[in-house]
Amino acid sequence: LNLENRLRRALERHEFTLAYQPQVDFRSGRITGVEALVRWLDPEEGVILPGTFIPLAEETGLILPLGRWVLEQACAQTKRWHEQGFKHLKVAVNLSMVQFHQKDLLEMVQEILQRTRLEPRFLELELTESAVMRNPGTAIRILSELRDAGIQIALDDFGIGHSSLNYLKQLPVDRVKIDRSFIRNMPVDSADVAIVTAIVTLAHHLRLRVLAEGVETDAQRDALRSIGCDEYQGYVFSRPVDPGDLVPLLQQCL
Ligand code: G
Ligand code: G
Ligand code: MN
Ligand code: NA
Repeated sequence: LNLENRLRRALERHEFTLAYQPQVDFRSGRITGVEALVRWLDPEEGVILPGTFIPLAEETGLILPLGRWVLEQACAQTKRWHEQGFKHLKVAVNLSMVQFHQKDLLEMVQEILQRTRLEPRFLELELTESAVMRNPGTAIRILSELRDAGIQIALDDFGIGHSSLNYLKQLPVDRVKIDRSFIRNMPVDSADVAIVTAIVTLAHHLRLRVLAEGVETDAQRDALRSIGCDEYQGYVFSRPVDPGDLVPLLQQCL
């Protein structure tokens, strides 16, 4: 069986699962949200990471049913966390460019929110900077509709795409996620410190919040805190975890 057919079969057999990585607020030290990250549990190969199947899922269109499943799972799980008392937890879900341009995106998202009874303000959709910038005019229209529905928007992998700062000003987004390539060599690499400082300053002037991705060390975390970054995500706090393993973290940090 080739990879495409295995992927198709995996969808039918529900061989996917979501891991959740905490997002931590610098000021309060609390977990404010989680990013949902899909994993394929292949009976033979074990855990397969998205890097190896998302591109194929996009090419074949399988990303549409898979993406819908991811969104529904993430919203349903977050509603359960709310019911367990973690009432302010947000969930961030990655959208591929193919999903972003699907005609009934808004209707699909709203239907899932209604079915899972999750309030729209607790859902954040992550789009990569490069996906959005490919067609900024269309992106602005689609993002506006989503935001008018109360859904939050994050620009993922920020800093590595070609974003015109002029468009950043116009884009209806709530936050930017600084790509981990800028964090990796902080605080030793002073050019990276300068870039991250500039992104934070710019974003704050545009009234956007800033999250740093891929934070692995205390030194990186300290530098980001002193720069004024709002939130972070990374191994220094927690890897992406199974939903059950999130609860003890929430009990400590919410
Ligand atoms: O841990 P990690 O290997 O999960 O994630 C690798 C990449 O896969 C990330 O860039 C992330 O944006 C992407 N990804 C993870 N989950 C999803 C998903 O549900 N949908 C889409 N489109 N991309 C995802
Ligand atoms: O959507 P995005 O590309 O941002 O997906 C996040 C990816 O980053 C996932 O593959 C996740 O497993 C990974 N990741 C999360 N925290 C860290 C970290 O601290 N270091 C590194 N190298 N990768 C991380
Ligand atoms: Mn992401
Ligand atoms: Na990212």
